[in-house]
Amino acid sequence: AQPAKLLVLPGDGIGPEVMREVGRVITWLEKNRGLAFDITEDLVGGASLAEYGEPIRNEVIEKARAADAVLFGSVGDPRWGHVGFEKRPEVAILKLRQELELFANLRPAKVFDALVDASTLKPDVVRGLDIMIVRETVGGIYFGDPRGIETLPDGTRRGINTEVYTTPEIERVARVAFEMARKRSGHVCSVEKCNVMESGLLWKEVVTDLHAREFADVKLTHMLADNCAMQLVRNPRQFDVIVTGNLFGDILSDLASMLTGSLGMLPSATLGAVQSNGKSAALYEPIHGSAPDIAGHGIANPIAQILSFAMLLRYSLNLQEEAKMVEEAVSRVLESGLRTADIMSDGMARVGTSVMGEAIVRELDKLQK
Ligand code: NAD
Ligand code: IPM
Ligand code: K
Ligand code: MN
Repeated sequence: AQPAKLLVLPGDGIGPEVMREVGRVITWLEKNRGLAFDITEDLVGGASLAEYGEPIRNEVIEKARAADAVLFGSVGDPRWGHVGFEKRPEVAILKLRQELELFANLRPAKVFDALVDASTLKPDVVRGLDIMIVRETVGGIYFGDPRGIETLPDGTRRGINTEVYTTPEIERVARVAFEMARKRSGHVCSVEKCNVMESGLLWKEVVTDLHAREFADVKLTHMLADNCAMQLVRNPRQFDVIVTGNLFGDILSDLASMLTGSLGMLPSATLGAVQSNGKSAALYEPIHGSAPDIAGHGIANPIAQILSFAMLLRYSLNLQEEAKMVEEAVSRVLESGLRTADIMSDGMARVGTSVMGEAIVRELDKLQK
């Protein structure tokens, strides 16, 4: 078989630190599972701004298009905090999503048994939790027109963003959610604010119609986004798949990450539409950002990045067994009591980023035997 073509974009802050630990896992898979990866690495975000004066080069977008999958770290750098909007490091991920039409961002929040006590919520509330947030990522208020900052004749300034969703945009992400639910517990909760927003009203209508036409076997419920935030904390296990727009999905998934113990635990896969070259793109990244507050200290949790790579193995390369092995190795390391600072609790052994990565590879060794 041809080696899988991966584009690796570590980005800024803790991005390269946690990506290094995925490198160990890749090396292990090559040595022990007879797999071959054809890996290209490039700069994005602040790292690209420093080198090339732009957050992402077209060349990198073309490489992403040509790859079997993109493994993304995180972008964002306070040193570029005051540059114009189009020159912010974050443009790198926004542009990749848009250019590759990566519209369905799957964000699974699963609680490892060993981490039941790491959550800030009561163990009984989070034990066994397994939810999947399907976040739309190329539309909504992130990209709607008009947008901008303008100055009115009287000198007042106005910041403008517009939430826009079209029927095809809603339908395609809802379809992903329904299909996902069929493989899980068969329940989709669609989340919007149809009580105040027309885009939310259309969202609800389109999801309801699609459900009636093609997915009547799946249970569909609807919830207003503010209530959903509350319900996620009150009783998160009522959910199976949540499907929602770009902004609500961003916020609700960071919230959901804390049910699992830490933002440093949550991976994601962003799946795209079929492109003109016949391929459909896919990008994998942790839901967290570049964490400038801890970058450079070697203490970041690499698990979200490693689990994102496991999702890549599963969804893009159809390596189900290897994906399960990586997830199992993570689970066993947590059982063994190793904890990065973000998931630390009494009686556990606190380790840094690379010791955590090494330990995961050691567990892979044991699983292989
Ligand atoms: P963040 O996700 O970077 O960090 C939030 C908090 O969680 C911080 O206290 C951080 O230390 C902690 N944290 C995050 N990941 C961790 C990990 N793996 N291990 C341990 N602790 C971890 O969010 P922020 O601070 O609001 O944003 C920082 C920058 O990252 C901003 O520029 C933002 O735009 C960017 N960002 C990028 C992405 C992306 O690349 N897709 C995602 C989110 C934020
Ligand atoms: C995420 C991030 C991004 C988003 C930013 C960095 C553009 O918060 O991937 O969750 O808002 O989508
Ligand atoms: K990220
Ligand atoms: Mn986010």
